[in-house]
Amino acid sequence: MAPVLAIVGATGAVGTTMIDIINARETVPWAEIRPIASARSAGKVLQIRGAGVEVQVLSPEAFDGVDIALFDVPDEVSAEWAPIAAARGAVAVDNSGAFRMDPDVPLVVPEVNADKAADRPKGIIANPNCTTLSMMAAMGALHREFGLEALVVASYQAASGAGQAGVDRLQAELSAVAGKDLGAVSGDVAAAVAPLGDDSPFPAPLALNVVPWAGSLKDDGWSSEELKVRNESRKILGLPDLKVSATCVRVPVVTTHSLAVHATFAQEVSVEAAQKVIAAQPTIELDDDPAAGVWPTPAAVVGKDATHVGRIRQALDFPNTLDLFLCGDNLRKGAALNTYEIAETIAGEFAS
Ligand code: 2RA
Repeated sequence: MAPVLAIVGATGAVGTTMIDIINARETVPWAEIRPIASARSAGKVLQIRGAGVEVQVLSPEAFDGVDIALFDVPDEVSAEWAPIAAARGAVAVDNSGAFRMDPDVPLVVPEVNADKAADRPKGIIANPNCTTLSMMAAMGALHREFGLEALVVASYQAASGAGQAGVDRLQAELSAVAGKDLGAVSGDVAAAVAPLGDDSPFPAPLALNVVPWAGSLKDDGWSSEELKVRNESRKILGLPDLKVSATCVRVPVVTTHSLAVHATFAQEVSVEAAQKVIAAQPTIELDDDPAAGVWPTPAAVVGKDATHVGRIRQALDFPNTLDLFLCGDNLRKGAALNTYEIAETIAGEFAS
């Protein structure tokens, strides 16, 4: 019997992307795909692989017969319900931040550490934060070849990382400045967007701006997002002492996170050697020909499954260091796609 897959949060932004990904797959290994959501969305009918499937309300019984349950819900919902799904016999694959740093929960990027998915004492597997995820396939591949020692990262994060509210706010702010004299309005964007009110998910205007902040305030001025990049990279790569420093920045892009990465290795690495490693990865596209104007941009990568990597340079004053730029769709590989790929990785365990 093929396994049964549940999608908790099936009607949200990431859940919807998940169903798009499932519908685009040539084949799927599931006997049943069961969408689950809060009472507000229960009863809706979703088109899944050519059939209308009714959304079930989130309840303990909804997990009966489920082998793998994907969670695309806020942290507090996962914290409560992933253990319930696991107690009823499902493996919970959780896309929230609730379990990522739990030592009894593997944090999995299939291209990097698929083997860790089998060791799950709590019956829960965590999916990394989208910012970390955007660079993990590339960093994992380069680490396997050259031995990674340090990462200095600046992120350029899209509004959709802050959910639909983030996209809606950016849309409203862009509408508020559209058609105005940009020279004048750029002098006081805050005044131009003030009529929208102050319930923005961003701590400053995002239109015509960049905001050096994502997440919540942690000790010594770090943001939660920056600490996630450090802690999750260490856990995924299996390098507990990896030196990592990140600055996370929100930019007026709808979808696709970008990162400028300064990666230091145990040995000198030529640009050609790094390009060869990157080009050989099935889930990475190498867009690296600056003379021809070829480099990744978020606008070109949105909707794509692959991470796109370019601008690979040997740092002039740091002999063992490469500088590079990469873009990954934060709703696909950064969230729904990686979660689904974890489910595909373990699906074989349940086939009988
Ligand atoms: C953000 N990485 O972009 C977060 C979402 N998980 O805000």
